[in-house]
Amino acid sequence: MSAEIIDGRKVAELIRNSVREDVEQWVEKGNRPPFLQVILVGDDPASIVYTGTKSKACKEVGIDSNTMVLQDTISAIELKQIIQDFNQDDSVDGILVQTPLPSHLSKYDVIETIDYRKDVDGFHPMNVGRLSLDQPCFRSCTPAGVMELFKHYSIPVKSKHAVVVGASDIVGSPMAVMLSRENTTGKATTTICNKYTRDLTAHTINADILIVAAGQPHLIKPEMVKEGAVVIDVGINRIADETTEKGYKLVGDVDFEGVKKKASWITPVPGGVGPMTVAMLMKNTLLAAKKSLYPG
Ligand code: BQF
Repeated sequence: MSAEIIDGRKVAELIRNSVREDVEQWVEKGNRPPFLQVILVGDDPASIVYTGTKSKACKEVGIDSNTMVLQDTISAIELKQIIQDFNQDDSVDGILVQTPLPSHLSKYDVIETIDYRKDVDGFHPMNVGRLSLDQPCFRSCTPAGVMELFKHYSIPVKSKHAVVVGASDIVGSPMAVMLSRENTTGKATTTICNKYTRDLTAHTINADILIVAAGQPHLIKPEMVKEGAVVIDVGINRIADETTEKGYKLVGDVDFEGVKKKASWITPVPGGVGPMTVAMLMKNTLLAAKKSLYPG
């Protein structure tokens, strides 16, 4: 078998087009365009790239945005005051603090400061809690993007055995919740593996749907994958590569060339899940502007 390639770039473009049309309608009705406030602390090169990608996507769909760049020496008190000011500001619909944060700042502390009604990343405990109850909420963009890929390609989830490798706050954990709990799109039997899992292959080999978000290049080899499995690679690892202009290339957590011979569907890196993350952020920002989830 050779897997069908899941084209995240294409599906993300479809989503952005649909958001653009919805934003147009929203503005035609007399509303101001949605506004996303991005906060970037420090000068992590990957974070600079990601915030640039998000700002470009906003422009494309008609969402206004601004990136506030703060020095990595900023205190927790100062950062939280800035967030509280954006919470109070009615012209700000969505607030996003780019991660990772410098080590002297607690991400939990910072994220809890964001008004959950503006938490377009879906990281606030209110949104995480509501997700786990299958209640309307802002959903973490990366796992929400994966669910959207299943929907687009009509890949069945219900009653399948899904195995999630990686248990991070942002990807693995909410991914497992969506797969297992979401009423219309989920209802898989779900296993979460973490770095303490004893025999990873014993789990992955049983997966009908294998989601990998471990941050380890080439962790998943063909012999770990069941014939016909759906393989979703969330990993984004920078590997030194002198032959490229930037001096590096992006690889996932899956041995793509090997695993695609066994899988029925597979996502590439780049161009798989990554673009979906950004597209779902656009969707969430529109929801925030329309106050669709939290009308009060
Ligand atoms: C692609 C992210 C780890 C830590 C913090 C397109 C993105 C990535 C890849 C992107 C990510 C990953 C983002 C591709 C945002 C996804 O073509 O494959 C887009 O911009 N992402 C982030 O903001 O913070 C991260 C990964």
